[in-house]
Amino acid sequence: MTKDQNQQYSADSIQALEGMEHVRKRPSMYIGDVGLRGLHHLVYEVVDNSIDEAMAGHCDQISVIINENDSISVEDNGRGIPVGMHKKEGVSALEVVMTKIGAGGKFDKDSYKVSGGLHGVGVSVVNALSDHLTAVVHRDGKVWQQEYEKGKTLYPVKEVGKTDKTGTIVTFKPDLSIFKDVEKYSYETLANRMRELSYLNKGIKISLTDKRKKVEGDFLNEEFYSEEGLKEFIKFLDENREPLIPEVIAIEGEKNNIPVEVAMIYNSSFNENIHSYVNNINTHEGGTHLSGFRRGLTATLKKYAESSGLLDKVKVEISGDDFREGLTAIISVKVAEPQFEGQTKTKLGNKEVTSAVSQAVSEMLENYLEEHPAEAKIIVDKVVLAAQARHAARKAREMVQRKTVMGGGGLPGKLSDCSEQDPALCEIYLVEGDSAGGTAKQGRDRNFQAILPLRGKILNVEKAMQHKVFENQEIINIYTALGVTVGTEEDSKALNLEKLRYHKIVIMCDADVDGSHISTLILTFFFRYMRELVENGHVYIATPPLYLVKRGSKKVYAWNDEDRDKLVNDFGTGASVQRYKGLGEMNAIQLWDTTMNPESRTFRQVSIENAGEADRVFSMLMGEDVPPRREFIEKNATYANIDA
Ligand code: 0RA
Repeated sequence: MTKDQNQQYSADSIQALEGMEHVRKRPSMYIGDVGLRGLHHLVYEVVDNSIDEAMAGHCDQISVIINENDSISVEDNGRGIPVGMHKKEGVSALEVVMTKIGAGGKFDKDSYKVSGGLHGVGVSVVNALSDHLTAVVHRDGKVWQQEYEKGKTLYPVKEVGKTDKTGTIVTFKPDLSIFKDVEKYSYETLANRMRELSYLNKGIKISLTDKRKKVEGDFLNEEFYSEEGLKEFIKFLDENREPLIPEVIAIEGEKNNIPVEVAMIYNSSFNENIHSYVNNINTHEGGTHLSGFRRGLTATLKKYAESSGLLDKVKVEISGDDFREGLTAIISVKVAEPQFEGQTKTKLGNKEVTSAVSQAVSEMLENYLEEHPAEAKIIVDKVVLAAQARHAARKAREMVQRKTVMGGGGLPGKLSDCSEQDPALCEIYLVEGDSAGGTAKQGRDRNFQAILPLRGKILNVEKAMQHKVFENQEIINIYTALGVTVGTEEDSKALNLEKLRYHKIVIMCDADVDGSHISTLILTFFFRYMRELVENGHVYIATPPLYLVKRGSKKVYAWNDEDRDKLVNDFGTGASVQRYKGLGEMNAIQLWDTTMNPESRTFRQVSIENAGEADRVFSMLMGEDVPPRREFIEKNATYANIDA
């Protein structure tokens, strides 16, 4: 190494070190948060690298293992990360990838990197946030290895054996001082993501193994593999719905150098269920690819319906929403330099993508409609029905609208409002039944807590047409109390969040089967009609205690059977247990102490970890009575825990 190169190397390595330290100081900037979500994100980040290798055509197997010690291993059968000297950096390419923040695979110009986690930050960030990381590379007949601690290289790459395979194995143990809940890796969460990745990248086998758990002698393990990709993804998502046409409509191709994949089907439900992805990332907030899809869909169906005479006797005007009722679709694009915008940085901004997707969708649909006239008629009939129902719903919508925005006169009579004016400080409790509502009203802090009692079971929106939803009194009450508008005719789910009157919306129901059913009905409504509220973290579930354990004047609450038993044991003879069957059995002070007092309560914030999975659960629990639904409900008779 010349003196110049030497200086260059040390300068760069100092820079690398600073990068690492920055990641450790501000982890959330790189991975979103340091809770469970961030923890799982570390796994996705490493898996993404292997997915990239697969998409470049060099790898078809990835295995992810949760080890007994809560470390994670990700193994692939790709070419193996190069271990030769990186000319510019003066260390091995492996070391550059592992220690240089933002290096990614950029040194390999031929394989343009399309994958990448939510922030596309690269495996070096995982390294920085790990107590220990080992990289093992099988390449050129040799096994190479390098280890790191908190992102610092422990030794130069060394040869540790011979091999006839190629591939990369990364094993990392997240830093416990940064991730407090390392032991809480969720198999389900990882499984949902691996399943999603296998649908988005057909032909790759992705296996997941949990060595912390044994099922009948074997470790918990699943293999995800999809031969048909998005087509199968659609079938999976719509398993609990009745299809209107026999086959999924799908295309796969490139438009203006942008790889576009789309798959869609119509079902008998009234919901629009569209999921969009950019480089395997779920773009919850949509963006240019979604606009392109909508544009292509609307234009093509409209043109076909008009020119085929199917609309001749139809009196109502057809709007954008109508084309998407009962539609389940997935749009997946690969964009070399994606611009992510929006509140959660999950909205695609690249302008050129709109026309690429719109053209691809138009071509696909035109062909399909020409070749399948019977199915085309079914689709157009469905659209016309949606338009007619929307006209019926318009009156209902206008009624609600008048009450929410224009009239000003109309907070629901049942609402006991709070006195605080700043929505950020206000909470509203949606309470099951008038009697629990009464207790909550007495127990609350009226400064910032409002109570809206709901009568019995609210409408199951999963099975109802839109105008029924907007005619439902309890739902009207929710809209008017919250102060948000009922969307527009073009987009019935667009909310007006600036008008939101409470930043915490708390579902408070009995801790029994009926109560959990009612919570689920309310959640279904929020998920289908006010998803933005959920996505922005405004929706919570209150958790009233299940038991009161008493001995003499000593009284302690318990939220589960384990705590109850422990208390009974601690209290000794003379202890008695009261089971709370409903909120109504508690007095106002008890309800405040256990469930409403910010100092002592535990809320569960509702979040959508995986939109496809959430959709499946809601359609399963609340949708049509198709066989898999019955089976699911029978198997999960006490399914009360929708943390979807
Ligand atoms: C760049 C170049 C080459 C391999 C990789 C990246 C690579 C990276 C990762 C990360 C996880 N698994 C991976 N597998 C491969 C190889 C270039 C060549 O062999 O010519």
